[in-house]
Amino acid sequence: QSGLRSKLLEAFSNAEGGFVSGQKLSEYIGCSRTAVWKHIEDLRKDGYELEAVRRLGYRITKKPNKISDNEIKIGLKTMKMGHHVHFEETVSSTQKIAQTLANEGAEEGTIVVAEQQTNGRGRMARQWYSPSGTGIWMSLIIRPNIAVQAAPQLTLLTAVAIVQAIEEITPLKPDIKWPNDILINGKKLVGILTELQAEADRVHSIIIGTGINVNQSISDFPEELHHVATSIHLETDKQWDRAQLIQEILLKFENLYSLYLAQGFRPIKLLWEGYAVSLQKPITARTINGTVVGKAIGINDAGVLLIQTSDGSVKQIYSADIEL
Ligand code: BT5
Repeated sequence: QSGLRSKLLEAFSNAEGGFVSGQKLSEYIGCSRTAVWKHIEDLRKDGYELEAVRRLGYRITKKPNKISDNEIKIGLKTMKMGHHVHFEETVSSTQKIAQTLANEGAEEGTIVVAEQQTNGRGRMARQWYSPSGTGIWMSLIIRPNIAVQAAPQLTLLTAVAIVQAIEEITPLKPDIKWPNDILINGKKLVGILTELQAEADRVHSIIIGTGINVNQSISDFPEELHHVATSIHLETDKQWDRAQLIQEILLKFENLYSLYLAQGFRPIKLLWEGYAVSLQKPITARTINGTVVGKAIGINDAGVLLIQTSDGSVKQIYSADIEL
């Protein structure tokens, strides 16, 4: 059943918004015209809007504002990323599911996506607010053959991939704030959480969690986030197709990731610096070992933030909250 549904959606996707005749559809999915009609009715029940015109056939005029396995896979241009999709309506955290799948041997490129998280996580046990049907709550499993210390580089790489994807699809020009925030006009649009499983000093799997605010209105955010958070919708006044964004993020990620595996962090670092807002400015970094105040002078080849303090010395910051 779900195989036929994918074929049907694929036929419409190939037509790129144009009409597809009932005859073509029945040939493409290999069933009778009556069966096609039944599947079309099922699509309507699921929130698709279709136009039917005599002699021309059918075309999709509106997709439901939902993401699903099919929506992510059809039209996906990657070689590997996102080829296995674990989709659920509601989960506690996509990170938790991804961890279990990774332990069970899930392939590199597997993603876990949910419409809603009841216990979305930020860093240091903070909460990530993930209301239903509005954002992208996704965890990606990768298995690079790298040392444990190199893992934070993947957070920076992911930030670049997401910014590139947002720039490709929307008119926005987001900034990156070290290490894991993507901002628009100083407000948080995206958070990234990278967690890893390692054996000895080699990485076994890395789970990259991304929370992207896409279609939220201001009332979808709790009061305390009104001044710190934003969504693509709030910045553009439009609703955006989340599945299309996921596809573009996976594609950008895949390209950067193969560059990274072939040439190391250097080329990624250069791209990252082009988007960074926190560099050459006075900043305050709150770490678990205390607060460092100074000027952010860059990141080193490991992805570690370098802060020059007033006495001229340079401190390496591995993990912190940054205030600009
Ligand atoms: C992060 O943590 O920014 C990482 C967020 C990662 C979320 C994804 S969603 C998919 C995957 N599954 C999970 O369970 N997690 C990952 P951090 O830098 O610690 O920032 C957390 C802080 O951001 C919170 O304390 C709030 O102040 C703020 N915040 C919470 N929800 C937000 C939202 N939806 N948009 C913007 N800011 C938010």
